[in-house]
Amino acid sequence: MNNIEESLRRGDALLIVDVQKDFCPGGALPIQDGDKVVPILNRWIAAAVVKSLPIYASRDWHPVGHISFKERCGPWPPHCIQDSDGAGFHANLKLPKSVVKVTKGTRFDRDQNSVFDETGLAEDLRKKGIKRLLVGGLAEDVCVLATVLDGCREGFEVTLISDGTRPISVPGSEKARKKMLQSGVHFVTTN
Ligand code: VGL
Ligand code: ZN
Repeated sequence: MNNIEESLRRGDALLIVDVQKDFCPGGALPIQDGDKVVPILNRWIAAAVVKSLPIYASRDWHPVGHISFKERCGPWPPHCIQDSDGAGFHANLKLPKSVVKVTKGTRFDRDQNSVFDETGLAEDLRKKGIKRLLVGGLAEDVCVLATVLDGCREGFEVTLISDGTRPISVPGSEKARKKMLQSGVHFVTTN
């Protein structure tokens, strides 16, 4: 067993947040080194597969002209438009056939940063006996942060894969880590 496998146990699930082309260099809302999370998260995915642990992958999935876009006075350039190439998962992310996809950001009236926000995810995790979530992906200071905090509120133990995430901004990352620490989030680094 390698180190990652040793750290995983029954009752764990892996949650990969929004590792989509639009959030990587060359995409519509590129995050610096966003693509660097891919080889790291692939190692966690492989370990979760070996241990038969559930793997969830979320995707930001906006309708054309979404309320979060600049054209509607939102904060973001258009990104992750449903069925567009940019909304696809990063081409090198090795998601297994068994992955559970969670789609969010489809609401017309408001944005959904957290993967828990009206998706029913917490119910599915509980049904499968999940106690702990290992979370990585994009962006650390937006959707990863919102998801991790909601995961804690829902009563799960949450561990952030600290080198398997990247922020939109450095100050955003510092604030996010502080909030996570205050909420009891654990941190693990892939070696
Ligand atoms: C995200 C900005 C806008 C994210 C989604 O996945 O972190 N960030 N939409
Ligand atoms: Zn979005």
